[in-house]
Amino acid sequence: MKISAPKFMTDWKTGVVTGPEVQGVERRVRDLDGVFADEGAFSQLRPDRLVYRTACVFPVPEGTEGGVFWGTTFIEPGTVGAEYFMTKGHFHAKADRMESYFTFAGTGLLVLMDTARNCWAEEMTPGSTHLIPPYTAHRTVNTGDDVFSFGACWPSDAGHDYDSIAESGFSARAMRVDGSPVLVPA
Ligand code: S6P
Ligand code: ZN
Repeated sequence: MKISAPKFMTDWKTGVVTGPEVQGVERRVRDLDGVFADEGAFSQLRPDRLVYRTACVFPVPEGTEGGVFWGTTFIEPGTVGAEYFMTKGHFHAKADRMESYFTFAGTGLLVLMDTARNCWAEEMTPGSTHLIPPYTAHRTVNTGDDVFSFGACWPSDAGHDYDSIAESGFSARAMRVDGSPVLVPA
């Protein structure tokens, strides 16, 4: 029987994923209008400044029941006013679908919000492993001075609901207060 080399590799120190058909998105300042609280500070940032990017493996078509997706998110260090660089955040379109996150490098927060808009956060440090419950919006925040990277594994039929967050946001924001991260009511 044949033993083959692995198709994909994940560098456990950096989160870099290599292999055929690794694909991702880039989110620059110009893509994140309305996400951060301080509009004045936001307008001072270069529109093409990178905030975060992903490198993912999609072995089955999006929407397939029973499959899984795998990928790394890299969030640059930075703030908009006192608010740390972060992802847009989303519920899953099939809102009962869970997801797991695991940190490779840097430090951050996983901000979670249930459908009653209760918000809480977990610290993310290398090796930290997080199981995002069903019906829970999730957003990640880089609270450090270096690139923050974490892996994700999620069901291929989960999908993304960005509209609910675009409309109502999260009920708390991760802000730098006296040099440390604090979750402040929005
Ligand atoms: C997908 C998973 C991640 C995020 C990525 C970017 O379910 O949670 O790959 O897509 O961290 O965040 P967002 O909120 O812009 O999709
Ligand atoms: Zn997700």
